[in-house]
Amino acid sequence: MFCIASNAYCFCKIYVILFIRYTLLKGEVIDLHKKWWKEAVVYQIYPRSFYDSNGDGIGDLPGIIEKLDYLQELGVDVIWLNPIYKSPNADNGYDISDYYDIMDEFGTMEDFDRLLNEAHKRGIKIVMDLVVNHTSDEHKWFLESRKSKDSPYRNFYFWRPGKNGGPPNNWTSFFGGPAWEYDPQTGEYYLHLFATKQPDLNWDNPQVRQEVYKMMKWWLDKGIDGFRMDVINLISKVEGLPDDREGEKKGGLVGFKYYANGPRVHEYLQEMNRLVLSKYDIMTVGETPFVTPEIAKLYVEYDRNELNMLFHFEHMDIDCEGSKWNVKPWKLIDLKRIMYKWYLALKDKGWNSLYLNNHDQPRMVSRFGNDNLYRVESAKLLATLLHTWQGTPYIYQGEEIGMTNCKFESIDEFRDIETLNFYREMNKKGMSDNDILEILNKRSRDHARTPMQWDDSKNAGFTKGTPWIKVNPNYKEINVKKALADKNSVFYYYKKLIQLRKMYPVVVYGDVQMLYENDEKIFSYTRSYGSDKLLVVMNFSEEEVEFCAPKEIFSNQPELLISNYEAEDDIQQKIVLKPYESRVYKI
Ligand code: TEU
Ligand code: CA
Repeated sequence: MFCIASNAYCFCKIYVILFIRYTLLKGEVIDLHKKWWKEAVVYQIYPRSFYDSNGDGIGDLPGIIEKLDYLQELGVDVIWLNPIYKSPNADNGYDISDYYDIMDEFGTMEDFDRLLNEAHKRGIKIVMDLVVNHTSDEHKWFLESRKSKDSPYRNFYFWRPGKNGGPPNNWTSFFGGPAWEYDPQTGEYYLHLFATKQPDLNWDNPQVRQEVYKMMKWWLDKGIDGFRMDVINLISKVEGLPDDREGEKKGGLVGFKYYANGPRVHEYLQEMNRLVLSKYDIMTVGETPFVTPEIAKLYVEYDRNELNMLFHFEHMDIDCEGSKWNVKPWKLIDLKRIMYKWYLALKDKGWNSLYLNNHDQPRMVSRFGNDNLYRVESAKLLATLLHTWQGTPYIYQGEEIGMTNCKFESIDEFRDIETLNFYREMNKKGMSDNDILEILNKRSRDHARTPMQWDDSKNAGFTKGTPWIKVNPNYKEINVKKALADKNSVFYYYKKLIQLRKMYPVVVYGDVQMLYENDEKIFSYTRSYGSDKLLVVMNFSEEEVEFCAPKEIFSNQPELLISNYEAEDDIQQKIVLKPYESRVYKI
């Protein structure tokens, strides 16, 4: 028996070697790191704003089911759902009171099972948000833990006595104010890096970790296909929770150096991987503020057995200084430099995720493109970058029809807790409503959260009732119905880009070589995979610019794969690119 097995083993080995030889001879590449989640395109759904099926003004799970055919038409492989668990909604679901139940407004567990099943039937996977840096203060663990100092759940969170008549340390919260809340019941403070209704879980307590792993397995056993892990690099805090004196002097967020990429985070993620993730064929993406490529490697390198990809924030910081509210013009050079740096750092060792907006960020066409004269062109150009750079693209709902930032007319049109806290803080400091409104009209998270624009009927076809948040007034011009009826729409451009990823492995796996690195208007690169090669050329400006193609490219009869203007197939050495023009050639 042993003999047969070992013979078979030898035979296999020889066969594999021959196969590798053969394919190398043919000029193809064998990539041992081929993965479905590298080839996939992810579509992010913010359920509250996607589609309302029952007229209460709030998007819901049956609403998503109704729109699955639309997503199938687009061609996406994976849906990432923002949190749908039971929640009092202090932070739209990022404050979870029961990990095993569905938010009342979104439907029932039966609705979820149906959604999962209907998505899978269409070949679409579902990735869930995993929010385990904190829970809601209405979660039963927290309710128990706040009851008394010797509650068995006390140590699930960070409870500390005050210091000098104030909080235990000087850390501040992401949403403004101190990161501590005093609780009169036991006379101690609890830590919350986000809202007061989002107490931080204590991951140093093994019981907390076991509870999280148990819950993750419960969802994975249901058949979900992965997790997007909310601020997962903040879960390990430095022992003693020291004051951050330097941070205090600098201003801005105080304390993060004591919990961002903290001392035990890799130990915990490796444990999670060993006990949970490694047992399933799933994808994971960690949301990680404060990471550089060097830090990122520790999370995503293949041999580390932690996560598949991260969402870093470096390119989200190119248009602000000090804080997200302090906006400055951005430079293409910075975007190129950051993207190339991340590509080179993770090349062959890990994998990048690609995003230009999400539920926390302004709309990409308003931020990095031109949402006025060149809305369609620039939306397509940004889509080109997103789908032809190396990494897994994440499309945020509405991006595929070129949805823009919204014009908010007054403070009471906003809903987001971060926005409203910022308003209160600035108002207290004496800033005028108009000045605050101007900042919010650039930066508020609510730009991403206005309802999906389905058609030109009332409320953009999102709801038959009163929407929970304002609909962007431009819905008559920008909506799905119109996009589907126009073969030159942003929607069909996305569809084609997604198809190109499926048709040509070079789009997914090809190495990147930057061209014109220091050009301030042109973003251009080649991708190579075995003997396959692509040339991507994008004009990020409103002017016409000249582009000189490298000789080996124009003399090799390139084929135009996609372009956002009418362009000829054959490329001359010199071409003039129109405003926001983008072209992808196969060589
Ligand atoms: O965001 C984490 C995060 O870093 C945000 O504070 C981000 O900096 C901010 O939204 C930018 O304005 C995640 C979720 O994506 C966000 O929606 C949640 O509010 C937050 O965690 C707390 O769970
Ligand atoms: Ca509803």
